[in-house]
Amino acid sequence: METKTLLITGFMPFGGDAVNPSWEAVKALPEQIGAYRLEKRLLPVEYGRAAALAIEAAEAVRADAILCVGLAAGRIAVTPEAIGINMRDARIADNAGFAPKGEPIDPNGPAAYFSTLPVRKMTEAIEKAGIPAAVSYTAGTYVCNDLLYTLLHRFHASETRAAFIHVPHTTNALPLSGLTCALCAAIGAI
Ligand code: PCA
Repeated sequence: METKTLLITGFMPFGGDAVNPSWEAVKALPEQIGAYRLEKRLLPVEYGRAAALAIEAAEAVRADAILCVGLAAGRIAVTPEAIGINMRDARIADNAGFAPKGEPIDPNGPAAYFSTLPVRKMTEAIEKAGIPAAVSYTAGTYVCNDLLYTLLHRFHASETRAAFIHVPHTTNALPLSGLTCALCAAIGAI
């Protein structure tokens, strides 16, 4: 089997939290899942810079696919994101103190891109692993959406596919091992 490279990212803590389960879950993944060798990167919660670092890493490792993971605090399921939109609207400042209000990410870019990894299939695989999952049609307007849109914009004419998964905070019912298991299942469906 030909080995492929998956760039997988998680985020630093933000909004006063001590940890971000997205990076904890990514960190706990094995180095290889199916045909994919994993390249893990931790990203800062900063508009623009998170995406720039992810693009740099994707190019450096010649990623065949990019899967970014972030925290969606209010959600109760693992939610692969179907769409990235050309919008920055911050409820709280990012970790560099930047809080754009209703600005485009790229004034010359299209309104939105669909994720290029199979989000429906990934969602079904997570559910099959026994973890609550749903396709999400909004990644919000904060740094996670900024990252997803910018990656899809950069790689839309290339072979490099990308998607984003929002994970909830860990609970007794859905501990960190469950989030890691959900990511494994999603990667198995790519
Ligand atoms: N979640 C935020 C940014 C970093 C993270 O983990 C978001 O949903 O935009």
